[in-house]
Amino acid sequence: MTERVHFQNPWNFLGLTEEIADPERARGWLLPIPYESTTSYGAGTRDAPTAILEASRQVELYDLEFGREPVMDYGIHTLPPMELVLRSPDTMMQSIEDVVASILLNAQHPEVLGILGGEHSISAGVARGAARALKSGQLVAVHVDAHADMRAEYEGSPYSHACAARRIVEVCPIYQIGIRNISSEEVSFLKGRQDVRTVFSAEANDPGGLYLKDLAEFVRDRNVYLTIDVDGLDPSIMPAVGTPEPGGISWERMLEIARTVCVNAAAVPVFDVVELAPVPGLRAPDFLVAKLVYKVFSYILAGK
Ligand SMILES: [Mn+2]
Repeated sequence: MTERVHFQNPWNFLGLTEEIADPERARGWLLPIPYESTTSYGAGTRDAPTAILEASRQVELYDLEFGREPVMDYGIHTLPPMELVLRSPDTMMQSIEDVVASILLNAQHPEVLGILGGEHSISAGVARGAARALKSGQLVAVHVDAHADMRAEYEGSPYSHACAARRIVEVCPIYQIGIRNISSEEVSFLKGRQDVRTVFSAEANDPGGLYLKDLAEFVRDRNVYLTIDVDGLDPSIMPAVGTPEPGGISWERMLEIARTVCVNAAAVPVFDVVELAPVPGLRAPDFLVAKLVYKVFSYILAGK
């Protein structure tokens, strides 16, 4: 398809030609947010967007599931990385909220805004920006993670990565999948709540995937914000995370979840993939995330 003989591909997601990556034509945009500030264990999420973009240039555009090169139908434009505001987490979250809302509200806006983290705390800003742009009544969130992330605050900050889902549920109902690390404070918080559904890891991995029907109902006719913390995946396929937890979601199940969300939702105007902490020399996790991001765009935009 693309001429790859003498010249390097352009430095964008998937190494797309200018025509396919043209912002006026591309139905998907991708925003890198290399923000890392509150990581509590292993560090490195600030390097994730670069590693994902680098790996994406090796992802084959042809997708067996679609039987074609789906991105050629819809196009993806890679935005420059968002400028970081390191004064305080509050100002960074406000800044992310403003950027996400302004992209989604602009006259020329993408159908889907994908975001590459960075740590999971960015999702507080993303959720608020999406809610502001989309008039929140119709907005729901689907959250893949090993951690419930429902703490009111952690180490003195309401914008810690350990509070990401708590900040989201302040904005819209949330459906969590893959959870296998939760504190007693979070268990008490979740008791009896109507606006949170938590599918723990054992159920998430159940071969029948019975909850996928329930997930389809949860997203049906809604605008969905999909947030994927990659530590929700099994650490044997995703070791490059700061806070790994044994157990977790397989690659195939991850795709089933993404497919279920994207096929049944009215729209998925925004998604983020967070918490990759690249390990130098270990390419498989970076490549997995690059391929996952491509899959999510295709499930939303290539109409399958
Ligand atoms: Mn997590």
